[in-house]
Amino acid sequence: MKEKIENLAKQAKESLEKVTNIQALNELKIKYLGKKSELSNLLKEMANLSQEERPVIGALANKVRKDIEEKIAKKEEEFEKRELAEKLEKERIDVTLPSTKVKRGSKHPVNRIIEEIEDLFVSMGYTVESGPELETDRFCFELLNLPQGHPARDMQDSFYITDEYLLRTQTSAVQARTMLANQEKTPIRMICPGKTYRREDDATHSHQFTQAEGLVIDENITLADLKGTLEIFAKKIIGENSKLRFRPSYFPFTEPSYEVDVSCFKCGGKGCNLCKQTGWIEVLGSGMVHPNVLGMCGYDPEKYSGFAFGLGLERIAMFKYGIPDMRYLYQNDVRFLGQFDR
Ligand code: 2NL
Repeated sequence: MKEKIENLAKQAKESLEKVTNIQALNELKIKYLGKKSELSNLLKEMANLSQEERPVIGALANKVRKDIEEKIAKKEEEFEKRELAEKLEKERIDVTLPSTKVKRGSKHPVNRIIEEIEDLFVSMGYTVESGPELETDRFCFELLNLPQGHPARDMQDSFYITDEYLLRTQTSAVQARTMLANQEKTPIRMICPGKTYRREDDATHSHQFTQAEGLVIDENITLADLKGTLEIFAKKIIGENSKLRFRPSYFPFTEPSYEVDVSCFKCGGKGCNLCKQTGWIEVLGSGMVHPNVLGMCGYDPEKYSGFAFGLGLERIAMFKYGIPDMRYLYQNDVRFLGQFDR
């Protein structure tokens, strides 16, 4: 028995020295240490040994088993190290190679204008507010001094969804919501850029526009505040040399109301094709908030006053970036959009 075990140890030692890869090693592991290995079989035969022999042979068998285990473990470690080294060598990365270029998108011109306007007004202490595009008749018209049957409701045809709900025709509903939510808290200084909708039956007109409106409410707000604010707006957003011209106009939600022209930024006011030889370009509508609107939206018109203005951003983007046709803004042609910085 002793001899058998020693032979086995010798045989195992020799084959383990010759082994060159992990698969072969695993096979040897099963052969020498597995449940059906020769060593296991020999250990089962130990029952037949005498009392004296059993501990001696047992110790020897255990030592041989441990030896084989150790040798296998050492080989395993050796193979793993070798495999890792080979892998590292094979998968070496040259970190100095230039990376592949990632194509980056560009900001839509209308979004650029929105961000410029937001930045400017936030720097003057305004908040940026937003509201639902599907509005109720009450917020879109009623609270803005356009009661049912008011002729101004026909001034623009709207997309009604039900008798009560419509796609907002201007962002003013957001101001009405903000005023009602603040209930006499002052000051209110807000702008609200967003999408608005008009029902147009002719294919060359867009149903959807982007507008921004501004609203300031406090005690002692006057037309001078409106003029000063729009002056800053024109100089920062349109051009440093801009001059403004206020033309009396009519909006149901303001009194008095003005349409505001800016001196032509192409010819400086001398007259050219852009301003149709007038020297002026119309950019926005504005006025002092109508007392009825203040009252309905929760501000005592005897105590508070305010100014408001509204403008179409597609028009501003077209002037500012020299875009000749509004349809370019809706076609999402990357050759067009790619010309604008992020
Ligand atoms: C335009 C003219 C304007 C307003 C919008 C407004 C809103 C409230 C109260 C008073 Cl809640 N006014 N908004 C005022 C004057 C003109 O828009 O041409 N927009 C494209």
